[in-house]
Amino acid sequence: MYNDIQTIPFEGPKSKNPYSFRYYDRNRVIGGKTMAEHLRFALSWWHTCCAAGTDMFGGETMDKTFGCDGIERAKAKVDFAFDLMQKLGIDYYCFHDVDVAPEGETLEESIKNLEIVTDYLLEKQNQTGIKPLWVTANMFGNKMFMAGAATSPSADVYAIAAGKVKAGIDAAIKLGAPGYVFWGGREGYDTLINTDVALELDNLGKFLTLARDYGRANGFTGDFYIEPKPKEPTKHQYDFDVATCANFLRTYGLMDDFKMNIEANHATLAGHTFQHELRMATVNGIFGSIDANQGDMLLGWDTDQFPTNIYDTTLCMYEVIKAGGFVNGGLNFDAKARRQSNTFEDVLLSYIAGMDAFALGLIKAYEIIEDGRIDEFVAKRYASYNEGIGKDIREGKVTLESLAAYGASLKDVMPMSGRQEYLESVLNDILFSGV
Ligand code: XLS
Ligand code: CA
Ligand code: CA
Repeated sequence: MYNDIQTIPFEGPKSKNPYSFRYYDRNRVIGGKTMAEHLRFALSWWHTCCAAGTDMFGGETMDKTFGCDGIERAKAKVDFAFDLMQKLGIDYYCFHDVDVAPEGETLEESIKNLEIVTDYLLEKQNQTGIKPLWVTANMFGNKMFMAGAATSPSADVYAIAAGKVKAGIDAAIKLGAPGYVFWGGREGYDTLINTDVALELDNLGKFLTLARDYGRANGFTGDFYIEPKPKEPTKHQYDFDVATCANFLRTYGLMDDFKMNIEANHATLAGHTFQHELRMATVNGIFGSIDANQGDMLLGWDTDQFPTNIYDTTLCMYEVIKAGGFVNGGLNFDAKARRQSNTFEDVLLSYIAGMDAFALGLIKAYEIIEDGRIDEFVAKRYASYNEGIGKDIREGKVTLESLAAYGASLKDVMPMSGRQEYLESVLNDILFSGV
């Protein structure tokens, strides 16, 4: 069945064909750009080509060995991924070094394997026009990284991590990736009784600076990203959330080169909404890319589910549009089909569900903007800053004394109603008013 499906067509909202898009019409123009240009969907190599359904209590429910081993298997995965992306019309992919190439006994061997597979990836890219959205190095899986990579107490581990990042940046340059991600899976600590936090943070700042300098000196012109996550696997991660990362980047002078790769499920683990993290990135000037997924609010861990919640995808795309749209970033489906959705058809159906949820979110986000009621309300709510004392505050023309003098005789002062319920009903009107 899976192999019989050549391409997923757009059939419109009334279609009952599961192997069709109901909302994602890649050439439909909205706000001057096609849907494909707005959304820049990417496939995640680790979930799609590697994850086979294991959990803490049980083994694989899918076979992703492709009937072979080593480099041969790595190449079989390339064939599988490119075929899948072509079926779906996905233009980008994201990978860790160890997802695409087998790890060797030494760093040198691992890098050789990576070179062989990236040669093959490049061939496929040239045939199809598909390319990476971003590249990263896995610095959490190997047991040597048990205490972190750039924050490891071992300087030798730090050096090997640097070697992996160098090879990852080389791969990004070779494959034309416009992004390079740092997700600090084990950059944090479990207990302070054994940890020198000041040294670890400083080492991490230096590590990112070295990576930036190497990339810029060797022709990497894209964005470096930090992907915030508050916990899991480490109890306290240094990249807790966007605000924490912004502070870190400012401290180490990295704001011009690094942006955020924001994952929905990481936002909720940090006790934030996805929209909050996106807004915080934009207001700090570091909005970059998105790992599109969703968590389960009844579970306290990172479930990496395909995004299907239209409320969230709509508010996400609203934030993306307000941020000016993606430049180098895009929507990477850092998501996997559930353990019980264990066929290759499920992989296709999961991507279709995620892509359609974001396509509908994009349509609805534009409707919110065109409708104007929400933006107009917010503008009105802050109108007191457009004239008089408010304008003076914005323009820095006041002192604490002048404000005190102005405020001294004011009577019956109250801000206007926040109208939350009304605004939520406006959102509902727009979400459920057809397309
Ligand atoms: C894990 C992270 C990871 C990053 C890339 O929770 O989401 O997959 O996206 O290392
Ligand atoms: Ca992620
Ligand atoms: Ca995740």
